[in-house]
Amino acid sequence: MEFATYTLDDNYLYPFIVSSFSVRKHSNLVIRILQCPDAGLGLTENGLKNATHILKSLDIPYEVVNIVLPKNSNHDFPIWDRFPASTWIRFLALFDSQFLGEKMFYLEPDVLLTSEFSLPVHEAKVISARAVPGHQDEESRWNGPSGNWYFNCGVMFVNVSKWQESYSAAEFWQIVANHKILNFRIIDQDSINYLVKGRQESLPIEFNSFPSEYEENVTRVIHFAGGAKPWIYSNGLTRTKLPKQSRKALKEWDSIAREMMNNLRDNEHSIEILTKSSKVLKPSLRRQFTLMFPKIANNPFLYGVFRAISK
Ligand SMILES: [Mn+2]
Repeated sequence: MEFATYTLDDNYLYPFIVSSFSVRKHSNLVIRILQCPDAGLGLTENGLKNATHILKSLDIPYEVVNIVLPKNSNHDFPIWDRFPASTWIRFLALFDSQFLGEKMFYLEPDVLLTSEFSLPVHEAKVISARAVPGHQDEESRWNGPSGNWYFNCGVMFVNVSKWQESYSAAEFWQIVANHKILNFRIIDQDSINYLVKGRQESLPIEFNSFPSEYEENVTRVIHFAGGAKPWIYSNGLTRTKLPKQSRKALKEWDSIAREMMNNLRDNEHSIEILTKSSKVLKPSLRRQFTLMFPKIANNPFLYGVFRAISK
């Protein structure tokens, strides 16, 4: 049995369901939600009830796995910006012996599978992930190999046994604890990159493409990393400033989201849950305006015009 493994908090319910639906549509992977109740990370009791209710009503097979926080562990789970603390669960899982022998396929809830999919790395090395541009600073500061190796941790294939032979939890959490001294910008992703330092197998771009890199019939996994979240750019007008490929990628997400909602049509309770949680995720019109036009964000007249034509 192969799994698509997620960690999430209640705010990510809507994109998680859309992502799971796309996984179910294009693969045989079973959805797995990792929780760490010991550390207070993951979905709340109510969030978990909502998530499993909707997965059931969509006929999506799932598992919920609790990660046990190692005894005497004294982790704090630093957060930055709007990133949810629950993302630390994925790293706790890598050192958890219940996953030994597994090829863990980790997905963030902001990814979408767009076509038939099977795991691309059957003989996964310790870890396979996509090296991404824009991190030359870290690559040179941390004395890794030359060239581009800093990877994005939104899509990772990990051979858990090999991982645990290669790295220790103590080493990893020590790096996390030193995040300030090490001057990390993206605390979770920098921590794992600092540990692995370029020794991962490279995952082809089509298995983790950002929206601006989206290519029809080529891209298998779109990752709505950073600000270009389809649920943020929910208003057609706010999308007009995005590059053409990003707009196409966002449309892919819309079409899967619509298909998913159609599958729920006879289930008013699920729709209510999703509508409520998507309200949490949708920024106000003011915020959308600011995102789109930062230079004129404080002009009340132009905001008024924007608000009028956005309706
Ligand atoms: Mn992401």
